[in-house]
Amino acid sequence: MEFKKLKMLLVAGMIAATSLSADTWKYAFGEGMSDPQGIYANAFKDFIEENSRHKIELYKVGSLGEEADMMEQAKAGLLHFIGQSTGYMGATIPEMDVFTVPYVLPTDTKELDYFFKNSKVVNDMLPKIFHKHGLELLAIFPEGEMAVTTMEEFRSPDDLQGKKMRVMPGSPILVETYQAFGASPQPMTWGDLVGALKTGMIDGQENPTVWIEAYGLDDLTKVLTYTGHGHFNASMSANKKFFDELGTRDKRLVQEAANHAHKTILEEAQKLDAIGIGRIVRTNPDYKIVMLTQKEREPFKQAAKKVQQSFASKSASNKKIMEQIQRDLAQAQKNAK
Ligand code: 6CS
Repeated sequence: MEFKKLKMLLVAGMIAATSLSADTWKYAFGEGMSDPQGIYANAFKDFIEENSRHKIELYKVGSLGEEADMMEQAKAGLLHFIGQSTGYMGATIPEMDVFTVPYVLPTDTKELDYFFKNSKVVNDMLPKIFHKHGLELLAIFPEGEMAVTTMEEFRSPDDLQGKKMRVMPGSPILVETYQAFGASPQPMTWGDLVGALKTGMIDGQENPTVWIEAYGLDDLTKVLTYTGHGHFNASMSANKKFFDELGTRDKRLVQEAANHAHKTILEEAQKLDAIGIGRIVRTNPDYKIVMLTQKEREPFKQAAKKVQQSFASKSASNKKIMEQIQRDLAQAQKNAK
């Protein structure tokens, strides 16, 4: 056999060996196995394992530390994949705070579905920004409308005056939001939240309904209020160096698995709020549920304008993201069915 042909065969063999090798990839995420991030992670794992010889090891929140630790591990390449709530990411990737700016995202799940599938911010701009942080963004998805749980009923920013409200740590915009709403924001990790509610260290918190029910936050507060100010979202990324070094076949496999998991969770996301509220009403009938009227929302929306401007003024990149998300959301409002 000629030397050139032999060399080509050897190279082809090496490529095949790389793409057919059975690797084990580590994937940590910020929730439990049956929570939205767990549903996404399991759908991703199943797809990879059914379509290749690779294995995915899943680590739920707490098993490898808190959210901040997981992010460090993913950036350092100790983790291959990371699932994380966008509300924890603003300090590391400031542009991600666009998802926490109040009264930007709609509450309509069909619009959100269209937005997450078609948004230029999500599918084009943020992946490039993630590259600068050593990450390959693979998905962003919603987990439900933000609901505020408190000890006392509130109908206006005046009622929230001085109330100690827990927010996820790492997001300057969440702090600014609750300041604008009249409250005293208290950034703390998920691990500290339940204890803080039990001991009265805080007067309330925000989370999606399905999570409030699953972790008994309704039993630790008296009222749940829908203000319409936000939506809870999560992201999934790979370590960029690991992703870049994958062969063409494995890159495609990872992208297809991410698309499959995204489709799975977007279908699920349409039902999450109804599931959460249905369970709360059944299991905790005395719990007060308040839906602020459009008129009651107005002062919150006015207060939110300052936060929207603050986000856009933090950098040229934030400004571009804010302008594009408005265009993406206008498209979603027009086209979502
Ligand atoms: O409030 C939190 O910190 C948590 N909430 C949800 C819905 N997912 C994970 C996050 O840690």
